[in-house]
Amino acid sequence: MGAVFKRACLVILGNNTEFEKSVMWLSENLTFDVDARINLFECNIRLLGGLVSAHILATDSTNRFTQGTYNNQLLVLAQDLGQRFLPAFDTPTGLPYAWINLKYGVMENETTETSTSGCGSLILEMGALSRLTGDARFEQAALNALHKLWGMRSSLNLLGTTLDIATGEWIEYSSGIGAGVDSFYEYLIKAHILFGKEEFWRMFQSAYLAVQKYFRYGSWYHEADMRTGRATYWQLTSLQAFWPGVQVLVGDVAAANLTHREFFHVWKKFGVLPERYLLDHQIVHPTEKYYPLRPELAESTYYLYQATKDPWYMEVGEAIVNSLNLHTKVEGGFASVKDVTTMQLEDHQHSFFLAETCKYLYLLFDDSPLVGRNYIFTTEGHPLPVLSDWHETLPDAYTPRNLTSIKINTPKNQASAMSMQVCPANLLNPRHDGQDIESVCHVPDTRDDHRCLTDDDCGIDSTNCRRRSCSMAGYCGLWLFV
Ligand code: DMJ
Repeated sequence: MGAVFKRACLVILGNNTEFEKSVMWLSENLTFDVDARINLFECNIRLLGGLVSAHILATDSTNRFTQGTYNNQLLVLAQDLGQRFLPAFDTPTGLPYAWINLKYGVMENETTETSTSGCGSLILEMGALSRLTGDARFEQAALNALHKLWGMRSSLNLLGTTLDIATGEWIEYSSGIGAGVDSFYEYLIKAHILFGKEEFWRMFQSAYLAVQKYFRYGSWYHEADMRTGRATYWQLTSLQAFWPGVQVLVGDVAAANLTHREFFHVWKKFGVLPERYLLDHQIVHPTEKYYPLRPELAESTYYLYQATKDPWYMEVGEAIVNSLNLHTKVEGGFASVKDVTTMQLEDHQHSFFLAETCKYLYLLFDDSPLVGRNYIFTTEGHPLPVLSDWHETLPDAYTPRNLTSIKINTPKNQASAMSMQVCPANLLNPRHDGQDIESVCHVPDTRDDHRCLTDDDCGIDSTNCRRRSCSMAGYCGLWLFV
């Protein structure tokens, strides 16, 4: 199965001979007709995404293959896999089971518990499969699940982490931007980019603003209860490091940079990123001390470098590569770190190490495979081309003419449509010297007259990104200590 993960990497590396060989090997040896209980989300992002992406790369205009050898074998495999996913969606809510058996479908007494990312991160792969095969069932199933999930958001536009697919009730109300939720946010914005649907943008915009308002604390993001917005867990998780990459996609580069720097600081402290770090006690979580070669920090570094071309991000990439070589390189591959405080290793290299960690680090230093091309990466690092054929008319919020150009000598800075939403005040009142700052953290006070009962009624100051507090006189004014 390793070949499924390596294929897009081979194209990025420019090794078309090995790419062709591995595609042919898969065509002859891969079958999904096996009695195996698989996780729908993981199988979707790793296998279906890998097959669909490699099929597109095998059939694009670069003619990588010896003539006549590729006859859509990967697409046939992808379609077979997609059909095996469909029984998972046959539930009272349309939300899919987390686990299915590839041969027999949903097993008796299967758990009905799943996660937000498990239901909300299917649309890219299943949508692409529908567009390629003409069979609308895949995209429809993923879309129904996403609509149902979005309908379960609270009045604060927050979602929980785990839920029951039979009842459509939340199980875990606390959530953040990390484990169990992360790729849900990522897929809203990427689905908008890939399919150009306005509804994805609208969902993303509401969800993004809620994250900034209820989870963000300075450069960090804590967890909060979806019903009240009150902070629950003050923890940094390694998975959260993908967030700056998403922020780059919407143009909120300054905020992305701030958070990215904090993650890199923790990386330097340990040599890698611990899975969970307790922000309030400044210690590694006692039972989550591992680093399974995750890609998120490298991924965000790649996006930030692409957005800014600031060589500092290449230095970050170099530091990551050096750490990986120093601490995790073993004979035959790279090993996960079991305990970041002792650097004890374990005999495991996840597929995302090649599909993502190595790919983003490689692209940081050589992005020539993507220059002049318009791709998005799925959450597992599989490239999908943005095709006009797959696009609905782009909404105003996304079209380049709607970007606001701000002159800072030369070159120009651009504030994204999202920034305009988040901080209109800054754009309306340029500084005297003609410069302007893109303030991406601004969250307005709940009431226009700035009156408040508690700190929660106050937003985030646009100039210093600090949360405002409610004064004894009942006005939002001073800042909370960050
Ligand atoms: C990857 O499998 C995907 O990026 C997923 O969305 C969550 N993170 C892992 C790797 O850490």
